[in-house]
Amino acid sequence: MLEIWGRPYSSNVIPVIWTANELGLDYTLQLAGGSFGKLDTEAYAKLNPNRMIPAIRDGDFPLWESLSIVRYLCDRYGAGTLSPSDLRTRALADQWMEWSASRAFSPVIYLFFATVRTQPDQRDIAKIAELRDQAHEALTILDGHLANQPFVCGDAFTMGDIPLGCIAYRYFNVDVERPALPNVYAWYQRLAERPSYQDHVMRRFGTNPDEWAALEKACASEGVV
Ligand SMILES: N[C@@H](CCC(=O)N[C@@H](CS)C(=O)NCC(=O)O)C(=O)O
Repeated sequence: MLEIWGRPYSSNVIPVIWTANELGLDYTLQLAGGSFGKLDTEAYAKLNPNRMIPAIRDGDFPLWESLSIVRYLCDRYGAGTLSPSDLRTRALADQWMEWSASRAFSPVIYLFFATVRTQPDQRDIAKIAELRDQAHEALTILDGHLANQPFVCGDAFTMGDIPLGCIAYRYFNVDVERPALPNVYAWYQRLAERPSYQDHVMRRFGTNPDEWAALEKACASEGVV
């Protein structure tokens, strides 16, 4: 059976868990990273020498780097659906996945760290505003792209929507004022209709580091991953 190593609230692990669920795969989540530890063991270093999460083992095949894992799972188990069979459509999915990592991920995740993952009395309001503006500037590019199509690669949901969909949930749910991004918001609402997105991405993450840590622990101990 497929093993996914990581923790359920990690921004790099969530895309992998969401993908596995979209594909209807049987998997076990091996809790690792953060308070779950295990990354400093020799056994884990054999799976991922970077000692980071996520990593997977699919039978005897180990793989790390979240977006490579998403691509592999979609190519192997979702060819023609999540991994488009048309070469150009697949290239576009790939392009937006790369773009999510190179352009959109950092401002949104740093915004998340500057708010939810920082104690309220230690938050830097100017830095939060700067990160919000950087995130908005990046997502404006996606907003233009989504003006005339429901999903990143056209009419159908594909792997191209997955990393950005994870970023969108965090962006729209941190407690900051945001300028409008109507097309990104409408696309996010479409993703929110998907049961796997509701179950594995749209998790309540709290408003401060203590709530966040308690929610991740509770999620893991309830085995709802
Ligand atoms: N580029 C890597 C980044 C992996 C990464 O930064 N993982 C973080 C979690 S989001 C990690 O392992 N942190 C240590 C920990 O969670 O204990 C990927 O996409 O897989």
